[in-house]
Amino acid sequence: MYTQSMDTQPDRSAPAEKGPATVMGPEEQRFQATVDAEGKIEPRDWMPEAYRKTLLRQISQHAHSEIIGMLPEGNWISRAPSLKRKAILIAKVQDEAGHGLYLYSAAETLGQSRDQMMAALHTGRAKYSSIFNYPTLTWADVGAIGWLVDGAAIMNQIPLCRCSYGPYARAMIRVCKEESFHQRQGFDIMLSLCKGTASQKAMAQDALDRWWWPVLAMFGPPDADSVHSGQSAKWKIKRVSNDELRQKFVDVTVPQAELLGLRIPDDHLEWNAERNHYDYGAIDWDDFWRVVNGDGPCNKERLATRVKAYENGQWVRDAAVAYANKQKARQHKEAA
Ligand code: BYC
Repeated sequence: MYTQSMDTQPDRSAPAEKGPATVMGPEEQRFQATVDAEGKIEPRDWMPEAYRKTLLRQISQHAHSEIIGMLPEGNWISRAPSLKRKAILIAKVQDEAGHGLYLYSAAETLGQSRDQMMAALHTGRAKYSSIFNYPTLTWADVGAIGWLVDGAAIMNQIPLCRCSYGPYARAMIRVCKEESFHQRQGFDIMLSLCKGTASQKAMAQDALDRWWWPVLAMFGPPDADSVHSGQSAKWKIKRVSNDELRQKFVDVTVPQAELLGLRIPDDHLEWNAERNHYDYGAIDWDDFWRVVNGDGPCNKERLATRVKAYENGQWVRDAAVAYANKQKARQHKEAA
């Protein structure tokens, strides 16, 4: 079982940036020197506009993923099989909301308001992780999400704790601690099912069969097709490439599936002693892009649920603003 202490090599970064070299001005040279020396860039520091935009894109997508990510598991709160499982699941889903809030706050330091980000999500302009557009058909899916999706999230997010942008890096430290607990609770559900009756074990296998390939795709396109990796590696936003993270995930997860007594649904999965890694079969990238571009099994449902929740919560935001205005007016009156 891995935790946040997982080893990540700082210099095994994504492919080098393609395209012509540009001449840096003195401000950019200072900025790049700070990044190269493993310093942190803070909101008031000078930064290239493209760095700000890249971070805003990634952090807001990440925040949206956390908030949308509450929905597939949230569906199971009322149907959890015991009081203990229900309490744990409620806490986990609340954690995801918290992650979204840390991340929206980090993104706001780059100059975009929460309302602008919400509008981008609700009108379908903003992306969120492909993985949350698949349905949760049985209780085992809640286990599979914790074990595999949160497991993949930790793999991707540990290197982000050392991202060059201070607010994002600091937010990720707390997020990773919580994700580690999420991964363990998912594995624990899978373990209980696998130690249970034949039909419970079959339910766990069915969930693994359905989640395995979407989880591998969740790490993003192959390095050769990853448009942002080169520049993000140079800026030390991205420390480990999509393919390297995917490989680490496969290597760590195969023994866990063996411990559960489950079969990973890949006929090409095989230990390669020469590479010291597992080889695995081809990912269906057409399916991935279909889902990313809005045509997955649950895209429309997820977005509609989010928009409805936002609209239903309008009175809470209105009440909070009215209360803040009332407090401000009272303070003015007292000061006068
Ligand atoms: N889904 O050049 P690339 C969670 C897009 S939350 C959708 O490799 P980059 C959890 C990518 O955005 C998990 N789109 O991009 C929550 C780009 O499109 P744009 C979320 C994807 O940014 C609740 C294009 O493909 N984690 O774990 O260098 C419960 C080209 O890709 C996906 C994060 O957000 C995808 N899977 O690398 C449980 C982590 N993959 O923007 C769990 C932070 C790629 O040009 N984000 N695309 O239109 C990252 O680390 C990076 O943004 C990515 C992509 C590795 C995801």
